[in-house]
This record gives sequence, C-alpha cells and structure tokens, in this order.
Amino acid sequence: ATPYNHREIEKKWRSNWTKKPVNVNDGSKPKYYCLDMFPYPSGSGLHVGHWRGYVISDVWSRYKILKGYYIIHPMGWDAFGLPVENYAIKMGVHPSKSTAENVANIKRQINEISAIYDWGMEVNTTDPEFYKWTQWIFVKMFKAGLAYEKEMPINWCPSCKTGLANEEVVNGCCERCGEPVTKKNLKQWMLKITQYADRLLDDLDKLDWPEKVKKMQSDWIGKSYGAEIDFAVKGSDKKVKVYTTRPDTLYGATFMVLAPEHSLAKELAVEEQKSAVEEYLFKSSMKSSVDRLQDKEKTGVFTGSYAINPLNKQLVPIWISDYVLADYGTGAIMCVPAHDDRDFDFAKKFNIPIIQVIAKDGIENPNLTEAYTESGIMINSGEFNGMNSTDAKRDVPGLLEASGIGKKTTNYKLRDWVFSRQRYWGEPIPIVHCEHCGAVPVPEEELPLLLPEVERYQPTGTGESPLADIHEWVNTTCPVCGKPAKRETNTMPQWAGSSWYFLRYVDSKNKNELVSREKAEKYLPVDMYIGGVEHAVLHLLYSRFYTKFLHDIGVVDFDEPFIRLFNQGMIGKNGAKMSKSKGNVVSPDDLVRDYGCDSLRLYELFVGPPELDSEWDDRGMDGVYRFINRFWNLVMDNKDTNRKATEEMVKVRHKMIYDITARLETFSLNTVVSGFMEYNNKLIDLVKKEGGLDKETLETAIVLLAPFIPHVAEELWSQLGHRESVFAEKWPEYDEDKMKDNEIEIAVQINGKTKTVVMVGADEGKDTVISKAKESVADKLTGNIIKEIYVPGKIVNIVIK
Ligand code: ANZ
Ligand code: ZN
Repeated sequence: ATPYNHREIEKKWRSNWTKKPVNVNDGSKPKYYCLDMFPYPSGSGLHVGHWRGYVISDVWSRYKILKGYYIIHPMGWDAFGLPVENYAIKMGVHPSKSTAENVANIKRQINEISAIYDWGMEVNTTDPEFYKWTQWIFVKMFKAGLAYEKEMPINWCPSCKTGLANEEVVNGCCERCGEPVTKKNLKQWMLKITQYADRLLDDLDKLDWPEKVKKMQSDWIGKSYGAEIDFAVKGSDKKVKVYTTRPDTLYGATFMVLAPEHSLAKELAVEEQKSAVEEYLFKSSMKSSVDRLQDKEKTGVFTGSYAINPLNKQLVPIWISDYVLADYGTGAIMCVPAHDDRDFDFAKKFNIPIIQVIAKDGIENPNLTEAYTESGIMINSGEFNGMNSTDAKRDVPGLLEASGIGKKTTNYKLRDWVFSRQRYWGEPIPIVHCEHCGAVPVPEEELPLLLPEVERYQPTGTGESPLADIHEWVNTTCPVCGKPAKRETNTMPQWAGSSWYFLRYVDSKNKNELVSREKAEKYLPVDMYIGGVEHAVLHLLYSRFYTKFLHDIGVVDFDEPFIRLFNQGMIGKNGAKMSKSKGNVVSPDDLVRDYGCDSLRLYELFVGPPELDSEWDDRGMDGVYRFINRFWNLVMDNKDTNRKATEEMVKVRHKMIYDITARLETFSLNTVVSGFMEYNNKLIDLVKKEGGLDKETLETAIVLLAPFIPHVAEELWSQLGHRESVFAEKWPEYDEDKMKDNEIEIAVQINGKTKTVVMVGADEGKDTVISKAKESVADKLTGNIIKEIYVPGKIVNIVIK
C-alpha cells in the first residue's frame, strides 16, 4: 500500500479546499461564530505557542461543520500600538509599511495551519476604512455624554512616554514594558465605563465563561455596599465624610485617616503640626504608586485635630497616611484597629487605643495580637450589644441612616477609562478644540479622520503626541462656527479597535454602516471566543462595554459579545514562557516541513490539557507522527477487505464515537488524542483477530479524526472511494445499546481469595451467575458451603468450612 507522505497530501488537499471550500453557507444551515482573539502582527512571527489557540479553534470549527453548521471563522489584525511604532523609531520604517510586511508573513504562517479562515472577512484596525468606525463610535459616545475631558493625575509610563488606563497598570508597572508607573497631571479624554458598571457586573451571569475570568471581572468592577458617615471636626464647622463597608463597627472607631491628597489634609493641621504635615505630604507626593503599594511599614502624621464619633461622641484623632487612597470612596476612613489589619498595624505603631466591638462568643480578648476579622457577638457597642455581628452588618447601615448619622451607599473599584495616548501610531481622536464652541466632534460624514504622515515618531515626553508638531494638520476650522480651531492631537489606546472588531468581520466591506442590521441579526454575536487569559480585564471588559453601548444606540440587538469563552494555556519550553527574548522559541515552519501540518496540529493538542500551561517537547512530535502512520496503514491495508462487521466491531465503533464526542464536547482535547491512540490499537487488535475490519468502522474513525488531521482524513476518505469531501459528512452518532458490553467478568472467590474469573451475560440473574461460578471452581470446593455472596456485576464469594 502507498505509504503516508505528508508533503504530497497536504499540498493536494490545500489546493482542493481552495477550489472547493468545505464551509458553505447554503442559507439553510444555522450559523456558528467561532472567533480567535486576533493577533498583533509583530515582526518575529508565530511560534508553536501561537499555534495552539488557532488549532483549538479550527478543530472546534471543523467539528461544528460536521455537526451541520455554517461557520463564521474570520481572522484579522490588531495592528496599532507601540511595538510597530518603536520599530519605526529605531529603524525609520513607516509603521504602515512594517505592519504590511508583518501581516504578509504571519498570514503565510497561519495558512500553514490549514485552518478554515474566511479571508474574505479580514479586517485590519489600521485600515482607514476600519478605523473610520472606531472613530465613529467615539463620536457617538461623545454625543451620548460618555466621552469627556478631564485634567487629573493619571498613570504615566516614563519609558513609553504615555498615559495608561488603570487596566494597563499591573502591580504598579506598565503592562507593555514593565517600567514602574508614575503619575502625571494631564488633560485626558475619558470614557465613562463606570456608567455601565452594574450591567457589566450583573450580565456576567448570562455568560458561559470560565468562572475564574468572571471573578476577575467582578473583582475589578469591585462593587461594595456600605455607608457614608459624617464625622464633625471638634471646634470647627468642618465635617469629614468617610466611606465604610463596616458601619456596624462604628463604636470601635478610635481614629481617622485622610489620604494625603484629601482636600482637608492641610487645613486640619493645627499650628504646631503644620510643618510635620507639610513634610509628610511632600514626601508622599514624591513616592511612586508602586512604593505606596509596596510599603510594608505604615507611615503617617497626626494633624492635631479631632473628630467626634457620631455614636458615642468620643473624640478620635485625625491622621494623614498614604495607605488611604485618594480616589476610592471619599478618600477618608474611620479606623477600627480591632477589626481591620491595616488599621491594627497603624494603631500599634502610633500607640492608638484599640477597642474590640466584635468577639467570639461575646467574650472580649484583652490582648489582641492581630485584628479580629471573623464574625461574633457585638460588645462595647451600646444599643448594638448582644447582636450577632452578621445581623449587625446587615441592619446597622439602615439604623444609622434612619437616625441621620450615615447614608447607605454603594461603591465601585472600577474607574472611568483613560482614553488618550500621547503616541503616534493610533487612531486620531476625532475632536476639534474651538475657543468659542469648546470640544466639537468631527462631523460623522468627514470620517475617517486620517492619521497624517509625520517625520518624527518619537514620543515627545511633554504630554503631547508627535501629531502636535504637524501644524498644517493641527490647525483647522471649527465644524460649528467656522473660526480657526485646533485638532485634538492625542490618539486612542490600542484597545479601541479590538473593542468592537468582531462585529465588523461579518460585514467588513460595508461603506455606510459599521455593520448592517441584517448581517448582525444573521451572524452575530460570537458563539465561541478562544484566546489567552491575559485579556481577562482589559480587552474582555472593554469589548463588553462597547457592545452594550452599540446595543443602546441600536447598532446591534444583543448586549453581550461573546456567549462562550475558552482560554488556552501558554506553551513553554525549558521551564519558561516561549518568547523571543528568552531564546526558547520553537518555530512551526520546520516542524510542518518535517512532520506535516497534521502532526503538528495533533501535538499542539496532545501537549497537555488545553486550558493549562504546558511544556513543549520536540520528541512528542515523533509520537503523534507514528500514530498517524499506524492509522494510515490500518485504513490502507483494510480498505478493500470488505469484512462484514462483527458484534465486537460494532461495539468498538459505538464506544469510540461516544468517547471521542464526550471528550471533545468538554474541550478535553489532549484526551481526545490519547483516545484516538487507544482506539487505533483496539482496531489493529481486531484486525489481527478477525483478519480485517468492516468499512463502516474505518469510515467512522476517519470522520471522527477529520477535525484534527483534516488532510489525512480527506485522503483516506477518498481512498475509500468517496468523491465528496469528508466534511460533507455528518458527525457520527452512537447508540447506547450497541455500546453495552454484553459479557462481563465476574471474579470468583473462595473465602475472600480470588481463584478465577468467569464470563457471564451482562443481564444474567443471580442464581445463574452463582452456579456458573461454582462450576468454574468445582475442584476447589473441598468443604461445606456455608454462604454464597454475590456483588452484582463484580464478585461471587463462596464461603466454605
Ligand atoms: C471601617 C472598617 C472596619 C473597614 C473594619 C473595614 C473593616 P472595600 O471592600 O475594598 O470597598 N477604605 C475606604 N475607603 C478607602 C480608601 N480610599 N483607601 C483605603 N481604604 C479605604 O473596602 C472598604 C473598606 O476599606 C472601608 O471599610 C474602609 O475601611 C476602607 F473592620 O471602614 B472600613
Ligand atoms: Zn467653534
């Protein structure tokens, strides 16, 4: 028989599929939208880690084709942003030129996967026909009051020389380059994502997403329920408003702390504390946000002023410390050292009294060595004494509100989205600044507002983008009053295009609308989204926000973009994440040449559970290559034997369908591959035993394998005499009755020791089983039988004396 030759058959089938696509929209099939997170076309190309997600999504898409769907499976390019721009600065190559080169190279590499992408849908975020709509959405948001300008201290990366959103600051460092982030006061465009906080939180319930990602989003939104309480300042008409999630602990509040940036921080400093306070404020203003976060040892300064605890009228000292954040809650807190860790550390350091108000079983601990953060019984709390603290937590906010001491409130950690970047390679923000009319949007019919050519891409570092230097572009006229005006020179963050690109694929050539209502209804939203988990709170939160907005203005009729989400793990080698800088990159190109695309596809799945990080081992390629050869030979050797199926063959076939389908449905793709290996061995054993295999079993195995090793499957399918593509088949169904083992093994024991096994019919009754068992050990029954025990389906134990 012809030996397996991957080069020949992969070339042949790729060309056949181009002539006659396997994914056809005949108008009658239901759609299934399976989307990959689109790549950033970087200069270094793809490594085997990138392949993993694309293989997973292609297997899933091909499986859905066999299940009778028309697949939307597009690909595109997220191509604005820093890497290309940095390359332009270094090499002097225009970003659009290097982007085009990188796209061409990666497209070639992606085609090596033989994934069934529909290139007719391709989008590129840097294409003016695309970013026209990115700008259009901004204008719509501006008109809806969701885009606004604000001057404030924002996260600033001194190395990238640009402002950053909170989401882009990871452990105090720039998400891109890893430099510690500082603060800079800048006038910024902001998007009011906070207006959507509740919907972004509540609608997580609708989504079939990994719980981990949902939790990350809800933690990021960070909704908490609590109260705002006013503390009067002694000897003054000033009040300090605090936000607390624990108003039940009010009797235990023994001091207060203001953030250094709090508006009252300086004012409340009494004469003899003034210089100490000023010194502290200066010192903390010099600290980077990382230092403030990482400081283990609490620092602070006493203002000299006192506030009055509104419940017990006790005087509490007012301190200033940078462990209180200026932009959360009210920027001031009441401190309950007995029950809060940070407050406890602070009180210990500065010798402030600690009053316990919740105690286990109501028994006070006079020597607290750490904050007591569990529940218990209220003590030292006047009218609340004796209450269960859980009830107090629930009821006290209402009681305080009723007596006018506090007000029930909710708070969010989510902040509005800092949307300006002081960089060149991004969408220009379509706004004109006019002295008379203020900020005016570029008229919709004038979009796209093209990104002009510049000579220098260097970020200026002054807080202005390089666009500010192009005077003929900056100077324009006001769209409203026609007087001279200036263009906004900041650009959008890289997330702008990726927040909505998935909507554009299905109508990527539409000149008049972002997406037509008809196409949106037919093909959207995304049914399955596949990509890395690193986007959990950035891209995935922004996309949900954009989709909800576009829903609200009537562009689409759904308000969640991605129904199901799958996050694949990363591939590492030699214990490190695969990356060019670590020098441990494995290129798919050589592996495809030497082993073929089908082997690489299979190994990408076999390397480990797809949701976990896995280690690459080149030797694994030999294993899957051997499997493919064995399967190839099995089919080629038996394709003409025309055996009639035995009962055993039927049983193996149905079990195989069942096992493979169940593992595939649960995304246990590595065990699908090992399952194929096991069944292949079973089939080879059957051939040895029966001298051949029936055609239906061979065909079934080929169809099951088709999503995984499509070229091999097509070739073997045609070798069996079929003229149509294997993808015109239906995914096989199993019949549970035919899967049943009708013979089962029963262990036969004498006095608890196994002597032999007997085969009995699966639905044989107790008496028959016991008599067969006794027969099988007749020669060993050398005594009186005193008991016969039957464990159904498993054991017969005969007790003799
Ligand atoms: C008194 C108290 C007693 C508190 C207690 C906690 C435990 P979340 O859940 O994160 O919303 N807080 C409020 N504003 C703050 C700020 N700007 N910077 C730092 N901490 C701040 O946390 C709310 C709790 O964090 C609030 O409840 C407040 O301390 C503190 F046993 O008030 B609590
Ligand atoms: Zn004007």
